[in-house]
Amino acid sequence: MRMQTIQTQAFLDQKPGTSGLRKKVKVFQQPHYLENFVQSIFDTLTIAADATLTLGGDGRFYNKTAIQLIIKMAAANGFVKVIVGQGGILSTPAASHVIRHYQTFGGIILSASHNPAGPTEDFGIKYNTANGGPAPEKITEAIFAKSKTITQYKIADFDDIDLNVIGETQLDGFSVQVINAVSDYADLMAQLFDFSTIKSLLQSGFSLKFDAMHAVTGPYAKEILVNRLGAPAASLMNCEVSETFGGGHPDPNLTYAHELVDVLYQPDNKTQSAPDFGAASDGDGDRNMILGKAFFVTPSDSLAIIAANAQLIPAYKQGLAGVARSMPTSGAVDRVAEKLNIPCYETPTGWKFFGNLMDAHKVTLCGEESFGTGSNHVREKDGLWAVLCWLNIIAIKKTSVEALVKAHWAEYGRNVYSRHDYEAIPTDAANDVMAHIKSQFLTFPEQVFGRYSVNTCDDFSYTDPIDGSISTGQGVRILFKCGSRIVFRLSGTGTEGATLRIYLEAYEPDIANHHLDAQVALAEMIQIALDISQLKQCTSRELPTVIT
Ligand code: VG1
Ligand code: CO
Repeated sequence: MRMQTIQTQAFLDQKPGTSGLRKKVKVFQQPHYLENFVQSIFDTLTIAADATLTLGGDGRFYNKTAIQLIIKMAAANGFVKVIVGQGGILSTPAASHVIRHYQTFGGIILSASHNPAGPTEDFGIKYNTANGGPAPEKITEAIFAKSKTITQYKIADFDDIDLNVIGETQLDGFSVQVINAVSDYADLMAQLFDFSTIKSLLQSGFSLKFDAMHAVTGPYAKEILVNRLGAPAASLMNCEVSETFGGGHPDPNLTYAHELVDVLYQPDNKTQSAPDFGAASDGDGDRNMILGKAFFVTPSDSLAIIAANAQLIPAYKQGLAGVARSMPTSGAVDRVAEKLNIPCYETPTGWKFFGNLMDAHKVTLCGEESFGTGSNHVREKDGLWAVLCWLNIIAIKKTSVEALVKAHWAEYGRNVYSRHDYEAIPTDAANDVMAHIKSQFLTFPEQVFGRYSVNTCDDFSYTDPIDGSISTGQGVRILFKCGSRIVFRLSGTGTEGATLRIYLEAYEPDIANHHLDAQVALAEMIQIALDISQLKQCTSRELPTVIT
């Protein structure tokens, strides 16, 4: 096999964000851009002599080109084998499972997740370690440092590998194994959940609709929901994968998954004809949205409800070691943890912060307000896993989504929650907003805004309880005396300008108010957030881009 060393010049913008490096496809298409980043990953690692790399992506535009290139670079950088999903495709949770199941050295996942795909849209790449989870900050920072000084990269010279056929190709002491990752992942799900009880539920007239948003989970949903659990094929929508994700925005929320939302929210007189259960997943299959008949489950509540009912699921029948949530995620799961008498950890945003806690057996379940829930079965959040959690719980409790949520609120109180996103605003304006809020830190405590009086405020920082690493600047919090809070944070996954997120949470113990729409219940707090941030003045934006 002929190896080449190619001279290159560093790009200075290859800083990984919340979940890897995400840029416009056109940025990745610049000569040497992807090669530089991949070489920086490899140069950061101490690659073992017999190392195997897991490789796959969400199937978006540029996936195929990138996969072939990374295979050739892996060969030149000392890997003895690459395991690839068929067609070069792996959902993010499936990739995490492949790394763990085949005990590979690590993995490269190609995805820009919930961002749109296509020649003028987004692409992304991230490295996951041997535990199956996203590389921790100390590794992503080292990769970034390498990328700023890189002068050459190594690549082997051979023809592109046919990734459509399952099997192994040998090349001079290096091999590429194409696997059926869908069946591996489905087998894992069958071990965790009570498939026969879920099957009975689906045969008893309970109807569901799953929307893959033209993205990676289509084949996984077909195999699990239809082939193994017996749901009718018509239960699936948008399950044909396309390189542009059907031109859509594969983010499972009330705004972007409107096709599914329309099915679940029938006009008043037809509500009963809507499916009993609706779910959607994102571009790379790690997010989920759960709906009932004309009913939306807030992701933070979903995490709390799964935690409260986990013992109904075979994999968790022995109970949970602990739970974890990202800081902006509501405290609903904290209340469950308290009742179960198990620890609850609060981490910065991004799945990479859960890995150490799971590896140390401190937590079994974790989740984020951004439609991400998961457990220690892999080291990524997992969209279809969350869907199966809900189906398993409902199959045993024989109740509706809405009734399950309302019973949970009645027992624990309701953490009313909403997130307002202002997408693609000028970076300077976003920085001004954050600076303006922080400039008031000294005067906020004890200030009274309407019904709310401020207790404390800070910029969230986290010390990892396992390895002691410290992450600062993880979001500005204004904590009120009544337990309500407002959090402001800049997104680390966008590729255009800045995205400012405002997270709003208020605890409502009174069942008489549980029916209120979150926007109504939080109206006063929303106004306070706008007043203290001067967001409208700084950005000239009247309304959020997305409300969840
Ligand atoms: C967002 C979410 C965060 C999530 C991340 C990756 O990050 O808020 O909770 O972990 O996306 O999800 P940010 O920095 O834009 O707020 V995924 O499904 O894009 O891999
Ligand atoms: Co995702």
